[in-house]
Amino acid sequence: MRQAFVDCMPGPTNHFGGHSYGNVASMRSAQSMATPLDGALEWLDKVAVVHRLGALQLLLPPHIRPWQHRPPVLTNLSSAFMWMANAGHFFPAADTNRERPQFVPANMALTPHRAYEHEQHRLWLQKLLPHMVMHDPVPWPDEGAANTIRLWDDTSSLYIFVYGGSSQRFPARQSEHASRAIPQMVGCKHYVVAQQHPAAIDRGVFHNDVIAFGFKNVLIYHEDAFTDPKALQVASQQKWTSNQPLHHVVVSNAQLSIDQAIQSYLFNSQVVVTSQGVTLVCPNTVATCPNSMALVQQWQDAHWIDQVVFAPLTASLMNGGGPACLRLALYLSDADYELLPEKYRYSPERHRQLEAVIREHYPRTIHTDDLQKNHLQFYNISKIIQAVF
Ligand code: SUG
Repeated sequence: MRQAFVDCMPGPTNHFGGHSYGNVASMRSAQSMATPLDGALEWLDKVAVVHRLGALQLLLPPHIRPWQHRPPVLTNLSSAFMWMANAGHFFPAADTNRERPQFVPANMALTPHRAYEHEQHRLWLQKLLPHMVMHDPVPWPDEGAANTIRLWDDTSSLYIFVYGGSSQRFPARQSEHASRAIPQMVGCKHYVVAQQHPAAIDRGVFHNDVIAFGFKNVLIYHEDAFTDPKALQVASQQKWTSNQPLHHVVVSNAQLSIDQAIQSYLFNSQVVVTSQGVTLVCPNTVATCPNSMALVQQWQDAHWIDQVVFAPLTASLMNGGGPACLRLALYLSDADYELLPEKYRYSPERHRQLEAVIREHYPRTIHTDDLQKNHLQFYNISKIIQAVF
């Protein structure tokens, strides 16, 4: 199977609305001047980096804002659809006992500014993979792949579905019901379910991908990520069917505190696996945190990763979104790959086209009141970009 990434372009209304209670970066950035142009150019550089690493990079246009009959208030002008890890759950056919790949759109029910993103995500994802089975979102709060880790070897996979609960200060966004129902609904072959530590949520770990990640046969997480890490180790070992060992790499508080993990967004680095090896695409904030840099070095020394590159993503990070938040990872069979329409693939030509649209239409800075006042102009820009695809 071939790893591919789908990223959705940030829209011209990308701003800092403080819309996400419990996401400390979003809360801290509330009322900052919006920077749509920088946000979109940083995103374009990130997808170019991933493409240059040799990965299959797919692009989707920004969602229309405001969408349908929703009034042009700030929440309805959000560009949060750009964090594609939250779009939903993708399952290649081989990971399930079904014959076609499947997608379960996430309802993002606990954040009103994101709760209707699935309406447009599903339209575009179905265009991208026309033969994919498109489910309805489940009726319980679900935040998509941000709370799921897929591990794999050449012949099988193991999913870790992570849910929250019992937090006091901030809401637990992922419900246990959703995390248990989704793998059953799609016929997932091998999976375990684990609970996020409520204390982590209360510090600002609003999605599990802020404190844990995994690839191939390596699962890396903070010692305070889960309520019962021992149970997770036992259960994942039991469900791991590969001949290769499954490695649990546990990061201690002494190595990196939860606050440092949230500030540096180390765990939200994007892992790109190609025939050349494993690359960690780190957000620029990692370079400013000596403890995070020391961990990256250790992971290289241990040969979990082969190389590290940095992606400056200031605007996205100010809203709590790192490199891994920005992409939905797909694992495609040869047949899936053949069916991908060419126009959604990243190419230098597409890069130039999008950069030209961004430079012509996206404001460098704009006050949030003016975003609302000029909403028709932004509606038209998103229409122009959609027409490119
Ligand atoms: O859902 N931020 C997003 C960040 C999503 C990050 N995704 C992952 N961790 N996979 C969220 O909280 C902030 C928007 C604002 O405040 O204007 C926002 O929606």
